[in-house]
Amino acid sequence: MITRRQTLTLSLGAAAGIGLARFGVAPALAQAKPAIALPPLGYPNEALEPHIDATTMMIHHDRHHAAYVNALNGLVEKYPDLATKAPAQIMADPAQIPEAVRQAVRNNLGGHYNHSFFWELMTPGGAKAPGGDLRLAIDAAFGTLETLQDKVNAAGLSRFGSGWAWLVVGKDKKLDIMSTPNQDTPLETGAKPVLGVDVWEHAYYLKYQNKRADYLKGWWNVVNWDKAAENFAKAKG
Ligand code: MN3
Repeated sequence: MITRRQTLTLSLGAAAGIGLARFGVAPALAQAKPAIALPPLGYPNEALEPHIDATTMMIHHDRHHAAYVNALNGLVEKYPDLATKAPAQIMADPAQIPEAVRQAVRNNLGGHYNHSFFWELMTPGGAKAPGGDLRLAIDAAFGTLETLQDKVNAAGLSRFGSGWAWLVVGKDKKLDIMSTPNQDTPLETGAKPVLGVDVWEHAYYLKYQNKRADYLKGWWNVVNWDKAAENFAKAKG
């Protein structure tokens, strides 16, 4: 996707290149490489059907996530840390973001971080349940996997408007369930995400309309438990 600004840069670069070529200098075309790139989905749009439909995945990734990334690239000039610091590092301490761009960065970098996390947390044909250390920790904290799922679903259902439901390793290093509004991340509370589910209407409305509970129920079928186990190992530190 090429933004208007990049198109302008490209045409200026091309014009400069032509000018230089006339003098026998190799044209140095401007590389329109944005500072922040939209990560590709690791699977086709239709891979998560019937639980999440291909059109929803296409719009969600190619348009919603792309819009966050485009907005971020428009903010880099005003806040160059965007190009050099990891999103998680910035989102862990939003107070350090210059006030003039803070809300825009929270929205768009939060959106970029959350969605990048979310795409990897889903997979076609994954394990039906977690194993290893993560399973032991879930059983210890919640009793059963079903209890954990009920609690995450309840957190997602009770989120008024748009946001996310999460399983996290809290600052106290214990598993916990939380919900964040809009594109806020758990990071600013000192928590590290293990699992997260998008409960914005754009994540489910085409297939499930107003039935967020049915979407959440279906979502568990596409969870990538191997990735969740990896997130858990990292979060425990
Ligand atoms: Mn979303």
